[in-house]
Amino acid sequence: MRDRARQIIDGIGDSNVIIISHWDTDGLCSAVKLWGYFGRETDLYTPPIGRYDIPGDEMDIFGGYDYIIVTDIALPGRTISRLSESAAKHVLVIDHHYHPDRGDAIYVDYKMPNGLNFYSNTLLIDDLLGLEGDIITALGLVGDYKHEIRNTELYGWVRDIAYREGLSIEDLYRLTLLIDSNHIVNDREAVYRAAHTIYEYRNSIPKLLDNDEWISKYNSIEEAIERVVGEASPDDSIVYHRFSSRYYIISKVGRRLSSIYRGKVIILVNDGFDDSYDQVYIRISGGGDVFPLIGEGKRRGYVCGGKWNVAGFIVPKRESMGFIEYIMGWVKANLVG
Ligand SMILES: [Mn+2]
Repeated sequence: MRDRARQIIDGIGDSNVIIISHWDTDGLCSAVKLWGYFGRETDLYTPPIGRYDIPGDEMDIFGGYDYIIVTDIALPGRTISRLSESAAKHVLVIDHHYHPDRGDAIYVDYKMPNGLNFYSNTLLIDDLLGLEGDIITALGLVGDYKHEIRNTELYGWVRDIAYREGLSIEDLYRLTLLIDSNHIVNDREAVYRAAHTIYEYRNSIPKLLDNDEWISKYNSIEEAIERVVGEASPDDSIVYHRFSSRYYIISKVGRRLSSIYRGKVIILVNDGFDDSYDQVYIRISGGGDVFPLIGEGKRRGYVCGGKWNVAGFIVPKRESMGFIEYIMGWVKANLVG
């Protein structure tokens, strides 16, 4: 599949292409890498922020393209198959995430020779296209790993790449926060603009640290997070807080509350992000795991996911109170007793 995918990409020429990417730094840098390889910018699409699928009423966007490249986002298999019906030629999936259900398309293998997933999507693209890692690769990597990059064997490499540009790892880290502020304020147009801006500045990346538009968004996001964190108050074992924000900050608020109230279960609801659904979030730091809650969320048909200690759910507004009651009951029965 790898050689076939490479062949297809090399045959694209000036065909009509749209890239569907994740809205975060790694996703946008992946689009920028592809544009660099093509030597031109193509159309770009990202799903509504916070949703890992394409809404039905946006499917008609994809008619008329020869090639659709899905990158850094694990869209459901049925959505991929619908895209294949739209594309005149091929749908390529170049994504370093796990795909539990595959659609009808060409999927590029996302594992490194050591069996692990590529750490970032930008690394996967370099590997596929035979590109040398550069500052865009490193940005994608730091975007996905943040400070945890220090615990990977790529840390020295990232530091060297940054250094060559006159940047520190902290600078790179800050730049990923600035880029990510575009999706956190829930503005898809700004996300598209950001990708084109990164492409335009690909040979002078340090200048992006002075992007006033991104800086002011970042500052207003930080204020919003601090405000919500300050409003939350704990009981003996649980911090439950319901807030209303247009920003996609629920996981950052959760992480910060978890470091302030160590050992307590953090449960958050943001009812201000979307008109039709609430964001629901749980984070634990003691024993046990939240997998049964993710299972219950899936059983109810919610978009949800997470890891052993953290889970996020997108819950239709009229079901949200009931689901939160379920979570509370489950936490009391299984975690805090
Ligand atoms: Mn990624």
